[in-house]
Amino acid sequence: MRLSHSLIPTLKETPAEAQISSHRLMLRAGLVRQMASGIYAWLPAGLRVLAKIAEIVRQEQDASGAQEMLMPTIQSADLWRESGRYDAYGKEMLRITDRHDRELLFGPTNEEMITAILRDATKSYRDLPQILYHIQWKFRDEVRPRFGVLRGREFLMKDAYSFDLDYQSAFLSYRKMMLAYMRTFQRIGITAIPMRADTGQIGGDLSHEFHILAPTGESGVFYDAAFESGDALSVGYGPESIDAFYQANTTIYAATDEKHDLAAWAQVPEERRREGRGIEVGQIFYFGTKYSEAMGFDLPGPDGSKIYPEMGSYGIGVSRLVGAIIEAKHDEAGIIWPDAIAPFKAGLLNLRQGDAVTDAICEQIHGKLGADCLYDDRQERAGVKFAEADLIGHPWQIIVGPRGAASGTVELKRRSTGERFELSVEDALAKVAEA
Ligand code: P5A
Repeated sequence: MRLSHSLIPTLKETPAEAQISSHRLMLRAGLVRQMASGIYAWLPAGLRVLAKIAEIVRQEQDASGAQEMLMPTIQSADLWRESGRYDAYGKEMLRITDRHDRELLFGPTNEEMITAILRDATKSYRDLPQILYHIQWKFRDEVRPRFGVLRGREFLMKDAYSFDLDYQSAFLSYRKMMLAYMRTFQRIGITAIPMRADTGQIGGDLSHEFHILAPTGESGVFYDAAFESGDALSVGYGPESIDAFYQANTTIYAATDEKHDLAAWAQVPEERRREGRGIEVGQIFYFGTKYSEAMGFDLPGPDGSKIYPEMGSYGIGVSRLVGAIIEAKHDEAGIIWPDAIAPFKAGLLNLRQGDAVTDAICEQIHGKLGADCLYDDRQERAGVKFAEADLIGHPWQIIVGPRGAASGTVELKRRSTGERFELSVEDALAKVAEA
């Protein structure tokens, strides 16, 4: 993409309304603009990050056996009356009335809707187990939306729902999702730690939150240092490996400070104990038959008796992740994106726009890298281009100046380490491709 023809409205000044780094950097790097309190427009570069995160989430959900679908954002109030949550949800629910005075709402989550769909679409115990998910916008009228996309009112969530015939099978679904989450976060390039959690609004008796460590995180967390080097990608989805993985990841203990399990904490060796702050980027719940019973969803079992499906729900804050990753990965100069989800894999900086030699080299590189390369082809000073590339946070910068160009070389800079390499165009392209 050519920067001269792109809408990436970077800001030099620090926006006054932003209190934390990720919010400031998202505005300064031209990723988002606030449209109303807690409601954001995703500009082209921001949307590229959101889409890349969503795609990794999607691939790992699919790999775990979950099926993608899409439920609407607008739901009927009657659906929520069936579970009893319509009144219980309170002011966080955005309630809407249509022209016929029918009561609707903008969905804050989808347990009721998916239960109604399965109640309607399944006939017997043979139709289970099922895990379904969608990636859809939610609305929660938070009292105090803040920190940009970290606590928005409108936000993008991946939410999955599992339906099983008994506890054993439901617990397997729960552990499968936990593994899918660990693999997802590892592929994104961040460390997220699973912690025992309270179940809050969703209900139930087993829940884990996933926290990204960052000094500005809202929750105080205690965890085992072993998590910092976890490797979920080598674990398959077979029942035995899921079981071994879950054992390892829940007995290597971690907890939030509200629900600090002293007995489990005592098992963590002294030298591996860590205390820090975390941002919750996901939460999973097992809540048994809470919704299936309340909403009259039962299936005939093998002997004809009624079976109320055992359920769980599993959320990832896709839009929150964008802010959380920046919170964990930035410096004074700007964002330091992990390779897998950067808006552009490389920034291409032409230090003398209009020079026949630098222009030709840049065109060649841009042609090879295509849309995942942001070509700074503006008539701007080198200093401006350097600062913006650091701010937007491309994992690689390919710097093409007249001196190197004359001898057939370009400079390659790695954003995360500051390393610089003087390379031929071919070698620079190869190094970017192999990362
Ligand atoms: C699980 C999926 C649920 O809603 N129902 C369906 C369950 N869980 S949750 O923990 O309440 O939300 C899941 C994740 O969504 C993100 N999130 C938010 N992101 C931005 N702004 C918000 N206001 C917001 N509220 C929740 C979090 O990442 C959370 O873990």
